[in-house]
Amino acid sequence: MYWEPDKECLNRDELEQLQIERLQSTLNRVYAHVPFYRKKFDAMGVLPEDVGSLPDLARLPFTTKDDVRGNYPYGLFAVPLRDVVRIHASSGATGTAAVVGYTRNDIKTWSNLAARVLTAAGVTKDDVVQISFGYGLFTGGLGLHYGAERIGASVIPASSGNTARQVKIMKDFKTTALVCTPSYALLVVETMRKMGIPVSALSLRHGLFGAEPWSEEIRKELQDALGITATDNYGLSEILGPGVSGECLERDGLHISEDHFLVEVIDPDTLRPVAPGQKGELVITTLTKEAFPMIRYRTRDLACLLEGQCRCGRTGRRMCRVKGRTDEMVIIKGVKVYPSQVESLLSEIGGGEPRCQIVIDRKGAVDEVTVLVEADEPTSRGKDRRQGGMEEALRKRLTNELGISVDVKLVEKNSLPRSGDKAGRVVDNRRL
Ligand code: DLL
Repeated sequence: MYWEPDKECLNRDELEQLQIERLQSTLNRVYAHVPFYRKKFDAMGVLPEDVGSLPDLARLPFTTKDDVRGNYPYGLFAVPLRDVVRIHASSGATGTAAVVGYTRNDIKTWSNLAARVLTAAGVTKDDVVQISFGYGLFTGGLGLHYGAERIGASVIPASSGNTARQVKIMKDFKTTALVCTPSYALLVVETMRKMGIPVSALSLRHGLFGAEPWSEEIRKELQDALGITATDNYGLSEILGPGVSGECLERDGLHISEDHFLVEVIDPDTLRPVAPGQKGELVITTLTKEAFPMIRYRTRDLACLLEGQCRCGRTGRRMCRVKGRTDEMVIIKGVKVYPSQVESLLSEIGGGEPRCQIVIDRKGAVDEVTVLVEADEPTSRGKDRRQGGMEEALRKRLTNELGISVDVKLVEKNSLPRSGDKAGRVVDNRRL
């Protein structure tokens, strides 16, 4: 089943022709309307008209999350604010959000691309779709909501949280498709068990999971426990939100909507393209975005492009599951957290440059986070009320700012890895 068969099954020659036309028009627009891009292109001595073919893309500068943060909030918008009808944001490495905007046309495009992902995963207008992604600045809830409505499905905007209520809704409203993070789906399974609700009491058929890494093992667990076909879908706020790519029912890679996005895979150290099929960092250029076009955005996500055609008939290239990050961002309970963000909060609270380590465990289906912070003075746990008070104050502030509950433990000075040893800032004990 396709949502836009003429586009999803376009032959490669026609697709590449469309891509170059759309790329040129995007480049002209950003050069004319976004000073940041104009300066960068000028510094590299490249003009939009110099890009005459797709390989010329390599002549253009990359854009990074720091560039987005550095232009906070609206510096990268290519249209005046009066043409923007929606604003979303995602967390930034040191607390400044990446703010993204959409014109009315962008929302239409986004809805269609989300509808493609939902349709590829088996959702039709006969489905009852429960969206259990957060609605708000996060793009997951509203993005997939609009896609599901576009298809004509009956959409339940359940949002996230209150899992027992979600399970009751799922049972009573006869939900047939669950849309959320894979870790939230695991929590749904655990909650059903606690409530004594068997899978036979549900009407679920499809599960669409994304916004964080997961595995084939988790897929199997969710498919068995919920009686569904589980598919993966991928996206990021800076590019669109959900709808960049998604698996079809073959579940053999995520189809990229290449008529809207140009995807490169680079070696994050040399910044050169990797050999075909090799793993590297995804770099994405938007081809149709009006309010927030992106040129060669370094996603920091590691994945590879799959060779060959999918049995489903779609011609868009497929990417493998996201296999990691080139930075230290971790996704905890669906929230993206950067160690640098935690560090700057800690130094705001306590002064200095406290060394910390984020330890993540999964108990049942729930992520548990402990932030270890080096104390200024020798620790004497259980005795010192002042230190207990400090832990509590840090815990409250971090929980509040990050939006997820965390525990804080003071540890001996110099017991954590040196700050130069960045790899030691996160210890992730979950099996993702
Ligand atoms: O997570 C958009 C989204 C919402 C995608 C709902 C799918 C479903 P951000 O909050 O900006 O946007 O986070 C983007 O999340 O760079 C990846 O590191 C990670 N991510 C997203 N989808 C997947 C996935 C949304 N399927 C960041 N597998 C991305 C692994 C994913 N990681």
